Amino acid sequence: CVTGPATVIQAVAAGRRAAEAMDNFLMKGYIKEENVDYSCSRGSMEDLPKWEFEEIPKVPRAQMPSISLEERKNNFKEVELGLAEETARKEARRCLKCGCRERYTCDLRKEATNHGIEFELPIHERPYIPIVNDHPFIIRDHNKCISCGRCIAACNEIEGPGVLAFYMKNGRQLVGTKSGLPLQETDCVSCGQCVTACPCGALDYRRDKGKVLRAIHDNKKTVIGFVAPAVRSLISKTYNIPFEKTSAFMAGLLKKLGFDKVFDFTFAADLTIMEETTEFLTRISNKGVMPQFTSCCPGWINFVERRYPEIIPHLSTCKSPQMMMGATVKNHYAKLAGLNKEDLFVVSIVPCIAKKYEAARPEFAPDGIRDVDAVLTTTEMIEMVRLENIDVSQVEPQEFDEPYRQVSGAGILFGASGGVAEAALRMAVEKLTGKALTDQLDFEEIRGFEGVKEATVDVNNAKVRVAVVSGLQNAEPIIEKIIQGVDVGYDLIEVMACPGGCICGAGHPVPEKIDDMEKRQQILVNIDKISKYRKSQENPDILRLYEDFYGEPNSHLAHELLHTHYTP
Ligand code: HC1
Ligand code: SF4
Repeated sequence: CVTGPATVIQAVAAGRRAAEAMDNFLMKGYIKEENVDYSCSRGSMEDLPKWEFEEIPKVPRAQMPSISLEERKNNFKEVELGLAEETARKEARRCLKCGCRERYTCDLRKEATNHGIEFELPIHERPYIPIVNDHPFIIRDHNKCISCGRCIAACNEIEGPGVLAFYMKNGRQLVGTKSGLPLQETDCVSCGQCVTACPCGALDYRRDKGKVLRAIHDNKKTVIGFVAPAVRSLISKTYNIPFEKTSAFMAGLLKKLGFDKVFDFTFAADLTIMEETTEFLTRISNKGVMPQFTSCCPGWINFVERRYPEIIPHLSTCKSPQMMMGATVKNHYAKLAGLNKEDLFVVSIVPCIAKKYEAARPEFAPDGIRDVDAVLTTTEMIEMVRLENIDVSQVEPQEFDEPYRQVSGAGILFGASGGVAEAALRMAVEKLTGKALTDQLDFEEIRGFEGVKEATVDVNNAKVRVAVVSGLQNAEPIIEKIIQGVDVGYDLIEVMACPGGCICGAGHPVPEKIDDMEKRQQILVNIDKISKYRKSQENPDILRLYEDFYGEPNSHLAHELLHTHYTP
C-alpha cells in the first residue's frame, strides 16, 4: 500500500519506465534504429483484456485529421534530445508535439536523452484514433499514448480504485478500463491522478479557464473566487512567497486576474468543522451510526457511492467546504450584497480534479442555479496568470473580502491529511470536557503521509478514537470490517483519496522532487502555528454568520444549505 511521499513519486514512475516507453515509440515508428525488433518487447499479452472500444465511432479515413509528411519532417527531423535546458526551450517546437503542457520539463525527453535515442521521421502512418470522451472531464487521446502504464499504476497504487488496464486493438496496445465499461461507469473516483502521471498529455482534463474568463469579461456578472487551503502550499513554491504572505498574495493575484470578490474557503473549512463536529457529538449522545466518516473529499465520496454503498450511513451528511462555501455565497452573500443569485458567477480554486465532478452534481444546483459555477485547479490558475501575462512582481497583497475574511489555523490544516480530524478534535474535546483547550492543540500523531494514522484522546473518563486514512486502498480493510459488523475501534475516521491529502491533489502541478510534498505540508502547519485563531469555533466571522443567518450548527437552515445526501 502507498504510505509516503517517496512512494507517491515512485509509484508514478513505477508503471513502466520511460526506457520501456521508448520501445513503444519504436513500435509506433517514431524512432528509427538499426536492428530493432518491432515485435512486442513485453512477451505474452494473453492476460490483457480482449476488449474493444465499441463506443468509438468509426471515422471515415477521409475525415481524419492528418499530419502531412512535411509537417512531420519539421517536427521530428532535427530533434536532438540532450540539448541544454536553454537550447531545449528554444527548440521546443521540435519536441514530440504530443500536446502536453509540460513540454519544457518533459520526463520523456529526459529519458530519451539518457538513453541516447534520436528521433527521426516516422516510418509509417499510424491510423488516427478518435479521442475518447467517456468521462465528464477526463480525456484519453490514444494517439499520444506511449503505453508507459503510469496511469494504470497511479490508479492502482496511488489512489487505489484500480480501474484502468491495457488492452489490445488492431495490434496496438491501448489504455482502457478493466471492466470494458466507459470510464464514467466504472469505480473511477475522478481524482485525476492518472492525468498527473501521464508524461505525454495522452490523458488530460477539460479546462474551465475559458468559462471563467468569459464571466470576468461579462459586465452583468459579479465574479467571486474562493481559494482552497492547500493552494497556498503551491503559491509559496511557484512564486517564491514566504508562507505567512501567501494568503495576501493570492487575494491580490486573483483581483489582478479580474475577480470582483475573493474569499478564502478556509472559512468554509471552519464552517464544516462546526457542522461535522456537532453531528459527531450528536451521534455519540444519541447512539447514532458509528464510526462517523468525514465527507469533504469528493474522490472518497465517489468511492463509497460506487464501490461500498453499504457504508453510506456512516458518512457525515456535511457537504464539503467547497459546496458549503458555494451555498453560503449564493444564499447569504447574495442577499447581503443585494445581488441576484443568477448574476453571481462563483469559481472555486482547488488542488483537486474531483471537485469539478462534485460541483457538477445535480443536487448542487437547486432551482437550476449552480452553487459553484466553475472549478479551476491550481494548475489552471497558474496557466491563467501566464495567459494574461501578469507580472507577479506587481501583485499588490491584500486581505480577502468581507464578510468571510477571518479564518482559523484549524481550517488551513484541512489541506493535508489529518487536518480535518485535527480541527474536529480541537472542537470535540472542548465540547466534551466543557473546558477551553489551551495547551494540547497539536495532534501530531495524525499528521504526515502514512496511509493510516491513529490517535486516542482521553476526555473525562471516555476516549475519542480517531483514524486518519489517505489513499483509498488503505481505507478498504477498515470498510470491509465495518461491513462485516466488526468493531474497528474508531469513533471518527477521516479519509482523503489522495495520499497525503489535498496537497498531493492532481490539480496541483506535478511535484519536482519527493520532498516537495513535505514542504507543502509544512507550509500549512506553519500558517496554523502563527494564526490568530487556531480553532474553528473561535473564528469571529463564523460566529457572526451563525448569529445572522444559520442560527446554530445543524439548524434547519444549516441542514438545508450545508448538508447533503448520497446516492448508491
Ligand atoms: Fe481540499 Fe477541502 S481540504 S477537500 O483537499 O475539505 O481540493 O485544499 O478545498 O472542499 O477546505 C481540495 C484542499 C479543499 C474542500 C477544504
Ligand atoms: Fe481531491 Fe483532496 Fe480528495 Fe485528492 S484528497 S480527491 S485532492 S479532495
